[in-house]
Amino acid sequence: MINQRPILYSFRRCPYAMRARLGLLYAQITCELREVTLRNKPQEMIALSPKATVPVLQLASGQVIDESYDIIKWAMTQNDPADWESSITQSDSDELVAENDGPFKSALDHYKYSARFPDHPPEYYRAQGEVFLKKLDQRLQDSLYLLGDSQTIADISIFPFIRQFAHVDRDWFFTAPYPHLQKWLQQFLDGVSFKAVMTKYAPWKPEDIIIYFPDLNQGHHSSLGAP
Ligand SMILES: N[C@@H](CCC(=O)N[C@@H](CS)C(=O)NCC(=O)O)C(=O)O
Repeated sequence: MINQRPILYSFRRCPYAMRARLGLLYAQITCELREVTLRNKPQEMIALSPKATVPVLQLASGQVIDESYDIIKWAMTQNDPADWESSITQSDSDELVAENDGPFKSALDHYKYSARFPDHPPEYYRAQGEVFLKKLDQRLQDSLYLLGDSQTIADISIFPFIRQFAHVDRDWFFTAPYPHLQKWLQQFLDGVSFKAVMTKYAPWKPEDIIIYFPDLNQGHHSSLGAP
């Protein structure tokens, strides 16, 4: 059956799913949201995307997009209220996001779950992640956001991962020598959009009533970082 609205399989705490939700919110694309438990993924989701990672978006046409960054890019093609498309060089965003999803994410996982990687102390893995933090902080020294003075796809794609990194040891992060990055992160954490994408939902069951995301009862957010 073809659905009228896209269906988003999501997991609240997953940074990739968070990034996709921020993109869908930005583009004001209302989806049916199906909250997933990673240990018990719905067969409906696995049937659409056998690699079985969240997020997965099924479009009304039946097309499936199962990479978070691709979900945001697709959302931007549907509706781009702040004209992100023309304000950025796509390759700059792609490059930063690739570094985020590659070496930085690996350092983040080793730092966050350092007990599983006893070859080195957590500080060792943290220092690996700091290579990216330094790079971002330098960019933010010269502009309010990662690719200039307006928020773009790069900011929303990277923010959830910096948040996770910061949360491993908040005292360390917020006193580390990355003042511009701290300010950038704090602005996202305080923003209405972050709250809007972090609503809690019970795991989806086929018989449940439909949950719409973004929540149709909430206002529109033109600026994702604004408090
Ligand atoms: N490259 C994928 C990565 C998605 C991903 O790895 N999501 C994690 C959750 S944060 C996941 O679903 N892992 C599968 C599992 O834990 O079973 C994307 O950008 O969408």
